[in-house]
Amino acid sequence: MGSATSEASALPATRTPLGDAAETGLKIVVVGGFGVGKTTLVRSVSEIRPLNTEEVMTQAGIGVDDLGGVAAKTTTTVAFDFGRISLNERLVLYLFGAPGQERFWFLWDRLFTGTLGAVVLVDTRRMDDSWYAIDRLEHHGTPFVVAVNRFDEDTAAHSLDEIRQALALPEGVPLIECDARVRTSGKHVLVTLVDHLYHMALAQESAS
Ligand SMILES: Nc1nc2c(ncn2[C@@H]2O[C@H](COP(=O)(O)OP(=O)(O)O)[C@@H](O)[C@H]2O)c(=O)[nH]1
Ligand SMILES: [Mg+2]
Repeated sequence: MGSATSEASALPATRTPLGDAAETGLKIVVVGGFGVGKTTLVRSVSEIRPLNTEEVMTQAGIGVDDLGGVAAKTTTTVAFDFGRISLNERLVLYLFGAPGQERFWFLWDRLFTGTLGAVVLVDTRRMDDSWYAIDRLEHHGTPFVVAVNRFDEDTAAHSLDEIRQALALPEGVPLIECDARVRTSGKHVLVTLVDHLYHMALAQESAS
């Protein structure tokens, strides 16, 4: 047996090679407030071992990162999460989880370059953080969907209608629920975004 073969078969199952038919790579950004589940989402849907840079919060973050409701979280993402998911044989999404804290906004403008669409993750206990993300996306003209990551500890159980109102989301922006820890749920969020992009493109085409 050649060494190349045995090396290939020794690849960990998490490193799914990119299919030959993959043609279209779409860049998708996952944004949202601190601790809302961006890293969790990218990790649960990604076929490659996701890259991410978690660092124990530095002194700089103390008093700046609002720990309200997420006291158990001791790390914060200072750079990006990166993952990849193939929705079908042709369509590959490259996922970038972007830090939501205001002091990282200087990264966003660069990050949004070439971005086809975005997912805004929302934690209803800390809605303020979502405002910033939505604001930036609207400013950039980047299409997005909003996904409410339901936390077990959140007993308020606001309805999607209430959340839509609180975020002043236009009717055309899809709003769904998800559990960032569950792969099928995260994948559903991404499929919703791709559908949204597709319908927007169709509408644009028929308008021109
Ligand atoms: N109960 C619950 N916990 C979650 C969910 N999503 C993420 N978490 C936890 O919330 C914490 C923050 O998530 P993380 O992905 O690091 O947030 P990020 O700052 O947006 O990247 C982690 O401890 C996750 O395990 C969820 O849907 N339900
Ligand atoms: Mg993170």
